[in-house]
Amino acid sequence: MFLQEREGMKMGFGSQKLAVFFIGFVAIIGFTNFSQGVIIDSDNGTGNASPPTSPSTFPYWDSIGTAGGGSCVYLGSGYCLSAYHIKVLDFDTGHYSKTVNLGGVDYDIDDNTTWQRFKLGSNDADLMLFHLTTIPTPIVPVSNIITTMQKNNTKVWMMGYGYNRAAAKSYWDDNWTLTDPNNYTYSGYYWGAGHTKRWGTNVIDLKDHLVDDGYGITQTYGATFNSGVGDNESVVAIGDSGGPVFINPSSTWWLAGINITRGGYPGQPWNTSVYGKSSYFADMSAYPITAVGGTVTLQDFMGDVSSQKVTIEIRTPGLTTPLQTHLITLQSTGGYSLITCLPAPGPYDLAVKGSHWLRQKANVSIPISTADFTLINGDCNGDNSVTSDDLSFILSAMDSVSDGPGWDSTADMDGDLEITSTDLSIALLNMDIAGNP
Ligand SMILES: [Ca+2]
Ligand SMILES: [Ca+2]
Ligand SMILES: [Ca+2]
Repeated sequence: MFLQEREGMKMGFGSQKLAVFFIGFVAIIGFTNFSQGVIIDSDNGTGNASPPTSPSTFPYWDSIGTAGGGSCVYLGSGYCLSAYHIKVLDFDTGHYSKTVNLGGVDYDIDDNTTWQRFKLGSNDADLMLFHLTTIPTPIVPVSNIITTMQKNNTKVWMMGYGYNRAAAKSYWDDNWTLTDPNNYTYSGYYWGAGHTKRWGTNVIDLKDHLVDDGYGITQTYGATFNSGVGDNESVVAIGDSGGPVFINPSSTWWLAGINITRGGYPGQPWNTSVYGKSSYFADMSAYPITAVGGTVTLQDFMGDVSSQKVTIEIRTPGLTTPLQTHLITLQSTGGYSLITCLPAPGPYDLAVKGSHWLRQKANVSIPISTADFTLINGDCNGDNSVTSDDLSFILSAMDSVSDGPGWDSTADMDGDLEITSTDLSIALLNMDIAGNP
């Protein structure tokens, strides 16, 4: 089956159902790799493959990447935003690599950091945040994200790596047989082959609209693909899932949504875009994102702090089971930043553990501006307490040097790349101290 098709519930507007199609990539045997994207109604459909320049220059073109079978957008601190079904469709089947491509460079996805699925009330959304193992330094993070619901008739720029459009328009009868342009029921376009980045425009004509696409119930905006309206009227196609939708009030680009699905008529061929049906994109005003940051001071350490990763758990206050786990590489100053989809404002515990440092916990209210930590050294074996086991560990590596025989970096308390009595005295000084649970 090339395209999985599900019935979606049109919720919040009575019980009317609409057919929705997934817009993740599917493998199409025999298709060659054109370089095209979002289906646009203008000209021969091949335009808009470079960033918009009006009403202001779009600065985030390289921030839109491919993720598995779809698209994603980079938000900063190593975090990307996409549709949840990109993960489900791709990673559970193992058909796609665990990388994203941003600005022509592949970046590995970090499986040690929680894949964050957004939630609204009791509804899991078809929307997720995930983390990369390295910061894609040249990529400009998308920093402006809407926090208020947009009005109908707001102009949007839809972007993603969806399929190309066939050059010519098609006309179908009631049974989806191609027919006379002067006597038809449906009209629109077949898709061409391949996928790359493209943008198109539309206007919101539906808001505050819950869509169930089979991978979550998501608050969305809808934008209908209309004939003859000009501009760069567009609709999403397979591959656009996870791609961003922007608005541009007052010459500033704001992320308003993430493409998740599209509507379809009963019997509509999967590889078509037909006038009168809509694109649906998650309403980011319903799904707040919070950046949390601060400094982690690694006590008694003179080594390269930027070589150190810390595990930061976000927990329900008083509990030790993490709601989310983030594996963060510290900046050389000890700075850290993470992005969470957890609802704010709300009380949480942050618990930070370094490789051979004890865990420290702080009660915080998200959103917060900073949360700083100072971690006690001496826990070589990672059991979150400094005991004689840690001393033995250091003694067994004593006098070794970096990458030499017997070397173990977790015995190098001070990070000077050799195991000496200094390392032993650091552990001795903190003997019998336990970290926060
Ligand atoms: Ca429209
Ligand atoms: Ca220990
Ligand atoms: Ca040392």
